[in-house]
Order: sequence, then C-alpha cells, then structure tokens
Amino acid sequence: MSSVRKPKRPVYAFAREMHPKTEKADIQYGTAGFRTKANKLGYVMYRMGLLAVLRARYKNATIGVMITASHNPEADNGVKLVDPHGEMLEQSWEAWATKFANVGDDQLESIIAEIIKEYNIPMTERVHICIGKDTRPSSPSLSKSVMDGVLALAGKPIDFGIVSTPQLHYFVACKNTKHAYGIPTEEGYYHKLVGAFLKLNADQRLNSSAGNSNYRNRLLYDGANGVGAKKIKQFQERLGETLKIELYNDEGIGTGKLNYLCGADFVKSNQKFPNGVPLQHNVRCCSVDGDADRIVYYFIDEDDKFHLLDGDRIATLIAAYLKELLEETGIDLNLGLIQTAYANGASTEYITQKLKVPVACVSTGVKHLHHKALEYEIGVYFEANGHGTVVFQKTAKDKLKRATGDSSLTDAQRNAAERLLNLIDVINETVGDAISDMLLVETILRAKGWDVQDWEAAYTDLPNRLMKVTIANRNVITTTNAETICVTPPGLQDEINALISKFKKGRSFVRPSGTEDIVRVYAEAATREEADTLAVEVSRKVYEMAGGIGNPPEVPA
Ligand code: G16
Repeated sequence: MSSVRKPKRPVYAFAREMHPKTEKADIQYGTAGFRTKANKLGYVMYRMGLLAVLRARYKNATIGVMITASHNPEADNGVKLVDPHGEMLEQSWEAWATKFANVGDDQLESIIAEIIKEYNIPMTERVHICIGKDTRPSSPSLSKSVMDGVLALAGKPIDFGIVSTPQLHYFVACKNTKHAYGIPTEEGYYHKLVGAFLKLNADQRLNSSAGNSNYRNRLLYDGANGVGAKKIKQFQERLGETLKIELYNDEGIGTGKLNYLCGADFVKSNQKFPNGVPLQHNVRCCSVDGDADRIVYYFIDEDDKFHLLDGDRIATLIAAYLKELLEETGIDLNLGLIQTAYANGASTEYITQKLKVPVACVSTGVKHLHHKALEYEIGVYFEANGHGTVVFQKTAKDKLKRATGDSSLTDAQRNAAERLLNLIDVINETVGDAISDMLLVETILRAKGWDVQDWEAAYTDLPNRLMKVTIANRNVITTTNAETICVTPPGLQDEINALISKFKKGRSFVRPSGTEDIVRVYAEAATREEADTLAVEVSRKVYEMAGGIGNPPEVPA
C-alpha cells in the first residue's frame, strides 16, 4: 500500500499571526533601504528576514541585515540588506524588497514561491544572516522581527547586537571571504583598523610633538549620541597617545538626543557647530552620524567663523595623497573619483584641473557611487555629506604587493608601495565608515604635517545651501542626468533654470529624498547671500509647483 505523504506546512505560514501587515500605504526600498516611523516597521522587518534568507540561499553566501535609520530622528527606524562582499543590496533585488514589504499577508506565500521559481533558489542550504542594530530604542524589538523572519525560512541568524552600520558590512565581507578580509568580530575590526593606523603613524609620532609640523594629535569628536559614541571608546583605549580623541555627545540610549542638534548631518546641513562640543578656536573637530557611516570635519576660527571640511574635502585630501604615493611607487594604476551633484563646484574644478584625477558624477546613494568606483583600479568615492570610502581592485593590490618585493625598485618606491598597502588596511572598503575615514584623514594630515587650516587652503568652496521642502507626495518630483535635471512636474526645471541664470556661478537642483519624506534643494552661487536667495527661490518654486504643504520655505536663519 503506497503511503501518501502529507504536504509539509509552509514554514512561513505563521506570518499572518506573528507579524501582520499593519500599514495600508506602500513603502519603498529607498536610498538606503526602508525608512519611516519605527512603529510602522514590524512586518517589514519580518519580511526582510525572509528575503535575506532567500538572497543568501541564492548567492550561497552570508547576507547582512542592518536595522538603522542613520541620520534620521530617533523615532524613525529602517532596514537594509547587505550583499556578500559587504556592499549594498543589488539594485535588481530592491524591487523584490519593495514587493515583499507591500504585498498583503495572504500573498506572502505566493511571492516567496515566485522568487524561488524565478531564481531557482535551492531551499535546502542552511545559511547565515548577520544582524546588527543601532542604538534606537525601537531597534531591539525590530531586530527580533527580523530574526523571526530568518528562522521562519530556516536560516541561522547571527546577532551582532549594537554595531555601527559599517561594522556590520565588514562582518559580512569577512564571513564571505573566509576571514581573508578580517576576523568577523568587533575585536577583529578594531584590531585590523587600529593595527594599520599605528603602523602607518609609528614613524611619525615624534614629528608632531617635536613642533616641526602643524599637525596636532588632538581631535574633538561628536558621537551624535549614537553608536559612534559607544564604539569610539574602543579606539580611544587602543590609540592612546598617537591620537587623543575627546568624545562629546554620548548620551544614553532612549534619551531622544540621537542626532539632535549634533552629528554629521546636522553640521553639514546647517553649516553650524553642533551642540555639546566645546567651542575652542582653531581646534580640529569631527562629527559622525547616528550609525557612524558618515563623517565631516570642521573648526571655528579666532573670529568665531565656522569652517566646514565635508565629504568633498575628505575626498580631495585622500585622492591627492593616493596620487602622490602612486607617483612615488612609479606604478601606473588608474585612479578615479566619484561624486554626486551635491559636490561643491569648486571641489570638482580642483580635482579635475589641479589634481588631474578623472571625476564621475552619479545619483545620490552609496550604492551608485560604490558601483561606479569599481570601474577604476583605485576608486575614491564620497558624497558631500561625508559618506564615502576607497575601493581597490585586486589587480591594484597585487601590483602593490609585488612592488614591495621587487629588487629592481628603489627603497623609496618599495616604501611607498608598502605604505599604500597599509592604508588599504585602515580603510573599510565595504562602505563609508566614519571611524575608518577619520583614521585615514588623521594619517594623511600627520604625514603632510597639516592641521585643518592647511587642509582647507587647497581650494575655496563656493557658498552653498541645502534646504528641505515638504510636499504632499514627493514622488511627483522625478529627475534625470544624475539627479541634476528635474523631469516632473513639467515646467519646474525651466523655472529653476531661469532662477539660476540670475546668479553668478549659480547652480541648483532638486530631488526627492530617499530617506526622509521631503524634497531636497541644493543651491550654490558666488556669495553666501546669493546662494541662500537662490536656495529659497528654488524651494518656493518646488512648493508652488509640486504641492507644498505647511509653511512656505523661508530664508535660513
Ligand atoms: C543615506 C545614504 C546616503 C545618502 C543619504 C541621504 O545615508 O546611505 O548615500 O546620501 O542617505 O539620502 P537622501 O538624500 O536620499 O535622503 P545615511 O547616512 O542616512 O544612511
């Protein structure tokens, strides 16, 4: 008698009961995953747990899930998937993520079946999913929802607890390279970055204290009351006298202070000193954002004037230094720099005219920059907001390694190659990493004997202004040409062009944010007043023509 096997109950069938869909409105996988009010995200997290397992099985690799809303206010949260090399989720899967988040509970099973069929996903492998979260009070329960999703499809969650976004990206890369990229633990991360930094700076420790250099090994650090404040303590202990970091803005979890009047986004957007950091003239300061993937530098001069050294400055500092070292090695590697439309016009001119490094401009979002940077043997990418890193192709690393042992080269050439290899170890190549970028900037400043004033002297920024406009539906704004041209609503770009033409060195563009429910407006012009006026006039046009809500935009204080 043949026994009829009872079909197995799909393991994900309990989604309805545990994590029912609570929101009617659709949500989109945006610039850096899903982001909205934390209390709207439970079911989205569960579904991203499911999707992470499917992606991991498809790629036969470990996948990451990071729970964070980065620079957003504390009440928001978000989630993004991290691909096998530690990079952002491949764009073709973003559409699946959006589908997964928006289908009704009764369609969840069929969409899982659909993706399995489409990619022929083997459902037998036991895959690992690395999960990290920022310090938001909502993160622990959202992390539990992700884990439920992972377990529902028989994946194995690995909970890294509270970590910075770039740490999570690093762990994923380490796991998938079988530890060749580093050890996938917090300790492994600190060991790699600090080890390389101390090696790079060992020979120059005396320089700065002997007074023959402008570099001072003291840095005021704004932790944005987030994970960057927690993790920098691990560096303080390990760096000792080589770099004396003074930590500010380290309020406790759940105090509502995360990113509030401080952090990289506040400093960059408002071009203002953050709260909580002591005002000391001509002292180098830096701010990271809520999940420590962005950094900006700044100082106040003796006339109390604020000076910002943002992502463009960091990019030019790094690109110039890498170029110098490459020239010393005599090795021909192609070096390129990637920016977005937010890059200050003066920085682009400096890079192309003075540094003679090719520049590419892409849409906002690290995923776009990272992708483009991979077209170069050494790709430096930075958004003006301080988000960026450097990626090195294997061919570049191999050439440098070979050069260190090449007896036909001079000592100077071999040393420069050795230094470049050590620099690679201080860099988190997987994604923008505020602390790794800070170590890189400090290394370069020390090597050049510079402080911020010397760094700033390279070129003069065009005055610029960032504004936010609230409209009923930000999706009515669509753009093209790396977000520099507004396609809809019809006629808005013509109005913007007419406004720009009134200002010397005027440039402006608008785009819907992918992380906040607003439209961003950027303007630059020859003077501060002109940049502010252009920004406000363009913002008002957006408000008028694209369905503005609330008060009309006003000249920033
Ligand atoms: C994220 C992205 C960045 C982007 C920023 C703002 O940063 O990773 O690439 O520049 O959002 O994006 P938007 O202008 O679309 O809101 P973070 O630091 O918030 O994760």
